[in-house]
Amino acid sequence: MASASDLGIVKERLAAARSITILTGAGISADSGVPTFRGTDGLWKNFRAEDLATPEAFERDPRLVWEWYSWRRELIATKQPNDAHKAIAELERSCPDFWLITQNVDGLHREAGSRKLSEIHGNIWTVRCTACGMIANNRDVPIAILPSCARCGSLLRPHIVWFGESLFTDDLDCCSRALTRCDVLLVIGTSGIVYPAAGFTSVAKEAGAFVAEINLDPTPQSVLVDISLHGHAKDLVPLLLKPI
Ligand code: BV8
Ligand code: ZN
Repeated sequence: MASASDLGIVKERLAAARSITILTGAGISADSGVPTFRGTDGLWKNFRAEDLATPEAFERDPRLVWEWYSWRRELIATKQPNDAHKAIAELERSCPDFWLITQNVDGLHREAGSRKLSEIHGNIWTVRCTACGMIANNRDVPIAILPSCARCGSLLRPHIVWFGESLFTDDLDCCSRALTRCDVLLVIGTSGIVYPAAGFTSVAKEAGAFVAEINLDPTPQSVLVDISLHGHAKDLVPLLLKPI
């Protein structure tokens, strides 16, 4: 459990910060009941994200990949943002120089009210045409397996960044700005394994930021950060962000 003194130090740093950036991963949604990728609750334990969230898997078996995403849509559609998501949306309103970077595709930050955010791995509620590139919001639950483009009739894919695919340039530019200007970076609920997000702590540290990690367990990032707070994001994040 996080010590009162460590919590106090992070709170002081946040109170003194002019610019704050937050990076989140699947752990922040775990408290809403959305399984994580690599946790013991075996996110999609039947499948490994690395095996299905790839362009090759979609090329080989688009039906299986769409069945997986449709199943995730059905699960995520029943979940709500938790107190950690809400506290972050609240901070955005009170801190003028704020940015949120999330690796999550579940859309729960947006649902909690966050607007100044980069969903760097995309969003499960957005689809993209494999032929004409049309991008559209699509809340179908379940979604038709092998959905087709309203504009040209071709196969749609999830507008999600798969393994082996580059992140969107705008997002990377946004992240670089947010990471190099912030006084404090909070890294919440990520195993720190997936790049380039796993490199973001170093980017912020090199630019002089104070970095605190909030996680149930130590991660590969723990050696890089200034303070690691161990506990549930839904408990620790509201404590830390209570009106700064
Ligand atoms: C790319 C969409 C250029 C799919 C996802 C070096 C540089 C660049 C790339 C690479 C590199 N090395 C390797 C690569 C390739 C690859 C990669 O990083 N592989 C890993 C496995 C080593 N990266 C890429 O392919 C990226 N593309 O860089 O393009 C390029 C291209 C080709 C070759 C080279 C370079 C694209 C990565 C994006 C992949 N897409 N998602 C989908 O979701 O359907 S990633 C997937 O993992 C999810 O988005 C997820 O968010 C993300 C990271 O996982 P976490 O969020 O951290 O979740 P996890 O379960 O792992 O951990 C949860 C944590 O929460 C745990 O620590 C747990 O303790 C904690 N926790 C649990 N409960 C709680 C909690 N904490 C607090 N409270 C709780 N209650
Ligand atoms: Zn199309």
